[in-house]
Amino acid sequence: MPANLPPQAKRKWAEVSATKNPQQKIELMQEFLGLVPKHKGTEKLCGQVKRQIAILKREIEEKKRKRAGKGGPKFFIGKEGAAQIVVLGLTKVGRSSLLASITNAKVEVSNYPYTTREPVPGMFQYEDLQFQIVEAPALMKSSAEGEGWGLQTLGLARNADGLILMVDLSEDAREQLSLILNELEEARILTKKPRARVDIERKHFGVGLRILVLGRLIDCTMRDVEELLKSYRISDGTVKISGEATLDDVEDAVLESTVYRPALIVANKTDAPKAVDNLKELEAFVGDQMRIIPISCRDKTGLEKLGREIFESLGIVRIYTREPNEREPSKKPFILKKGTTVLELAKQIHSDFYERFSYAKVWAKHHQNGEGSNRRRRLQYNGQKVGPDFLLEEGDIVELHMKRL
Ligand SMILES: Nc1nc2c(ncn2[C@@H]2O[C@H](COP(=O)(O)OP(=O)(O)OP(=O)(O)O)[C@@H](O)[C@H]2O)c(=O)[nH]1
Ligand SMILES: [Mg+2]
Repeated sequence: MPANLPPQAKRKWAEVSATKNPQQKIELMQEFLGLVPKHKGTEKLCGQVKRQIAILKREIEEKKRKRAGKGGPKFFIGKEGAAQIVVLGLTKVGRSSLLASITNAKVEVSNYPYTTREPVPGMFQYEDLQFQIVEAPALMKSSAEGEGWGLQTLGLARNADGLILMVDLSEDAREQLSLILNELEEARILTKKPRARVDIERKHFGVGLRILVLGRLIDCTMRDVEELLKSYRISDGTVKISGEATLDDVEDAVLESTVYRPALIVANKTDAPKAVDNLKELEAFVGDQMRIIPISCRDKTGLEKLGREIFESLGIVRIYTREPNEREPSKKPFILKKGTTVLELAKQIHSDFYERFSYAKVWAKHHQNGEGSNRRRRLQYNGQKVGPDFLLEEGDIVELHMKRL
């Protein structure tokens, strides 16, 4: 439902976006809320802004405590490793047991409910990379309204790169999953890939606005998008629209309200008496919407699949670089989004590489020999020269060559 915000509210949001100071942001958000008319179309937006205010307040408190040298509960967990994965679930589903099984984290496993009261991170090794797995305090009904640790847990989920939705197969898993998905939806965190994606990259004043439509605008014209952005005073930067986008999707992106986080379902306690039936029911409910990985932390089964599943859910690739004239590629891969080009890799390494890019040579991990297949080969041979727009794939080894000065 469209928000139909009045111009003053839009202008206020432009101020919200422009400030980095948390205290100021809170005040501007409160002023923004005062300018938003209250009706069905703005309900969720207001809820989301209120949650953001509450989170910012906690953040400020935490900083104050730190400055005063006091401990106290941690609200946020700084990212480490290739990706941060937050584990969500109702109490006693075995989140701590999972961390104890696959990471180095010190966690408390207990048969009492609500044992974990603040987020606990641990590192999980998968082949040559590490994922940071974070146990979030339990979700419960009305978490999105701030019940229990709801604010914190959903804040962690919003900030994560990916989610593990954990359910307990000794009980009705379908009911647990519905509750989790409900709270996520209330907090405007999508786990289903949206049909459209709008990325707004703001730039400094004067560079102008560039709108790239890689997909299609469904209910509006380019002109409408420009008008909308103008009404929010976005006049400098790049706006990238992929998939099938509506004007509402663009507005959602401006208001930073809805986010998409890839998610996996981990169904724990396959050893429990009713696990088989509960898993069947869960599978019927989920269909092919999400991957389900059945495990038992008690028996240590199913865990060996987790690394690959997490890796695949994130839509990332590992790229290894090699210095020209060296034999071995880098041990540590660059972690990039699927669909990244050679030039984007160069940009990540160093602005110099980007500005002076000449060509690259690429070796594929799995060299496809085209025999018997009609598929056009991505590379004719290994070590082939490619241009800046060449699309990289998982496991590629890349040698970047720069223009001489
Ligand atoms: N049968 C069985 N029990 C398990 C399994 N995994 C964990 N448990 C038990 O489930 C209970 C809760 O486990 P925790 O890992 O503490 O659960 P949690 O999700 O971290 O719960 P809170 O932090 O308290 O919200 C403990 O008694 C565990 O021993 C499993 O695979 N099978
Ligand atoms: Mg726990």
